Amino acid sequence: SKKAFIFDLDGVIVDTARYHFLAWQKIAAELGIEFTPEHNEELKGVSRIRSLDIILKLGNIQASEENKNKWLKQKNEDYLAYIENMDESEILPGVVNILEFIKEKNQLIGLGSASKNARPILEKVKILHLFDAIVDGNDVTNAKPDPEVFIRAAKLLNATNENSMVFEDSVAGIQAANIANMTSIGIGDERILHEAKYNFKDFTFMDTSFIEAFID
Ligand code: B16
Ligand code: MG
Repeated sequence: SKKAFIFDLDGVIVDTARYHFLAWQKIAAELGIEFTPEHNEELKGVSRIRSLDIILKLGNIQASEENKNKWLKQKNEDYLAYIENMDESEILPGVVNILEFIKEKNQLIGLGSASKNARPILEKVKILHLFDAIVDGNDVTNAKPDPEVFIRAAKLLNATNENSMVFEDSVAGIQAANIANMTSIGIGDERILHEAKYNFKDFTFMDTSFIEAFID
């Protein structure tokens, strides 16, 4: 049977992780909270609302629902401004090559993202058509490390969890894939993503033979 290759979006397919960071950093600065790239690792793969809670906790801030909603709205507006002019040049190195190889081999491609902005981003970078199934932040109730997003993607692709491989740049996402018994692939810093079954700095370090070995 066919294998499912499920990709995270932010930080795996496109470098939007830095836009999320910039948008959050602006809010943190307004609240007088120090928010570093190290802190940001905890936000990767985490839903918008959970991300805000983590930042507020960092600053020991108790906020009203009203204020929280205001900051969530502001964060997304800033983020949308950053991604507005994105195009295919912002696809991370080696990604298209791997996607096309999977297609050539007649296997399945899924998206498993926490982002509610996933579809418009895939459209902007012109690879939406390569995906056989998309599960994003609009479809799931439980955020990574809960495996819901990947389990739903595998189901839509008619693949078992064991026949699914997940590409992730976040600790929470690797944990989610592991919990679901999928083959977890860390994309990024292997000191951070050490819980992954395999690690690659980016897709240019992954030979197509690695994908082929999972298919056979
Ligand atoms: P949005 P991924 C995640 O996307 C990001 O890593 C995370 O930083 C962000 O907070 C989350 O999406 C929600 O995104 O605010 O656009 O709904 O990495 O799971 O593709
Ligand atoms: Mg990510």
